[in-house]
Amino acid sequence: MDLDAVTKQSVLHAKPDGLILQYGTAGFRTKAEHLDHVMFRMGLLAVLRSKQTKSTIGVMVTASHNPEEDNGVKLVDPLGEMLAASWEEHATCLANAEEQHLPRVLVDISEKAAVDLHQDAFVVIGRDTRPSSERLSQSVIDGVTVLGGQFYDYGLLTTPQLHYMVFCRNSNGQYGKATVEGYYQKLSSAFVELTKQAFCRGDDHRTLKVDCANGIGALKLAEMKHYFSPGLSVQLFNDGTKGKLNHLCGADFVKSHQKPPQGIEMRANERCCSFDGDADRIVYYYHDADGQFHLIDGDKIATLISSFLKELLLEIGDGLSLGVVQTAYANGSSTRYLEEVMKVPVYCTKTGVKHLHHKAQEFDIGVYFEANGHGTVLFSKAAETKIKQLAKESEDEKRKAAKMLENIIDLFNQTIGDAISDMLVIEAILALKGLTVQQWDALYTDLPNRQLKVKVADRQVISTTDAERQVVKPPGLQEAINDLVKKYRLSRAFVRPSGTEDIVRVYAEADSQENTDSLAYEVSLAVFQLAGGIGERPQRASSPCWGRRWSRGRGSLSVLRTGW
Ligand code: 16G
Ligand code: MG
Repeated sequence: MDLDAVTKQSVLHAKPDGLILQYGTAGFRTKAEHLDHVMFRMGLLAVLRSKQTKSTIGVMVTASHNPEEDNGVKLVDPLGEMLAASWEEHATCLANAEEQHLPRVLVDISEKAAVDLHQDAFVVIGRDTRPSSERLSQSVIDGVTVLGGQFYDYGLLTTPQLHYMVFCRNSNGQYGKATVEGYYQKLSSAFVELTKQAFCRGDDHRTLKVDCANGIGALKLAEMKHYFSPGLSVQLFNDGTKGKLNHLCGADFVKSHQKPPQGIEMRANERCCSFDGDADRIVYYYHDADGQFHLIDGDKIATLISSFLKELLLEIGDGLSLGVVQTAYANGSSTRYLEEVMKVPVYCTKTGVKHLHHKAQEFDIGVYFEANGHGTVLFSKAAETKIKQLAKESEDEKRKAAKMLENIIDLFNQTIGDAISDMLVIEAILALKGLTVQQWDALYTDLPNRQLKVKVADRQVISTTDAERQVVKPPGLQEAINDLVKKYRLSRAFVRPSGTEDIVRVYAEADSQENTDSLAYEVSLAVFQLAGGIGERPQRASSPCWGRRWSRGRGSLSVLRTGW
């Protein structure tokens, strides 16, 4: 390591005094103007990680669904997964080191992680469409080169595309070709193969409206769409030509406001979906004939996908295990439907893709989705081998099912949730099953739910257990929540410190929107009082959207449909 060169270069990417940042659930994220030094240092860290793992490492410059003025960075590990937890700590130390301590921290990390400094390093870089992203990715490159690493700059990419590239390179092309073209070809040929049967029936010319959040998803989908047409034609909205990134649009806006994005023309019963700013999240929705908005979130996406996979697994009859992984945010109705109607084992992990991803790796086929639309399906090596073998050797129906599974394996981005890949999977399933968006939505009825934020002096005073469903500290808070929950039917509530914002999140669900709102409000108040609330006291929420839908006689919670 040429530490003198590092020191000299670092001056050009100086750390603002006193700025402390943490490598959180999704890397570093803050105002773009505070990130130059972090980018340079993540370039340095990526080189060390690459030397240590003797593999290509990825660096993605994006702040996902955050406002356009923000930016962020995350590292991608050799198999395309999120950075290992121990290296998150190194990342935080390196980002926060004062200028004069930088060389020492680099040496410390190399020693602690037993990095072989003679090893070559290779780093691939991608960025989203934010105005600040190009300059910031240049700072990453400065960090990589000063430590003697080699790099390839992919320029504009969705986050899942960068994860795909990393895995392709480290699997020597076995996972696919490490080019944008390779990504398009892999996914679209799997989609075309998979849907051949449906589109032969004359069920072609399907159209889908896509809100691209004025982000990178628009550019990439525009490049890709001719690969899978005419089977599916996508119409892009919020494609970045006019609006601002993530402003009043995108998956995060739609999910958290439970309303359609601006800038999309929706006709009754038309299937629409939204990506987030870096295209690793997707939610679907539609307006019914009465103008009522219906959101189909990550839970319902997981249900659709697992129903389809379960059917195929029954056909091939080979005893492969299927598990679904959710977080505490999963709607209670979805969990009940999966467990009681579909008889699929469901597991709950902490929030954040890496937790779900790791749990899903325990099954032959692990389906994971957060309610907010992050998710994918993982197939174990053994399951993949078995399925490939059955697709070649078995007879008729069994072979057909195995072939479908084979294509589905290729259609999923198994490194991370991917809005484009998930969209194609969903469109394929809907086409093959001949399902309308309304029929999909009617699989079960969501329980009314509410999320609130509470400001506290220090959110770390709250610690949780049981996949964030129970509070351990401060004392008395869990008991207070238990007492409040008891007052309502079909109720559930939990609180957790956010990993991305300086707030505590409150989640509640119950039998009616009114009760849900009361419960959410009361729990917020308990947090405010027992966990050091600051500023304005929590207010009662008022949004009739879900309540209307629930109370308009969808009936009771027995609205759990079987089959399609
Ligand atoms: C990040 C996570 C997402 C999680 C969210 C929770 C990744 C790639 N992203 O965006 O999975 O749902 O944080 O945010 O892991 P919160 O901690 O503020 O609720
Ligand atoms: Mg995102």
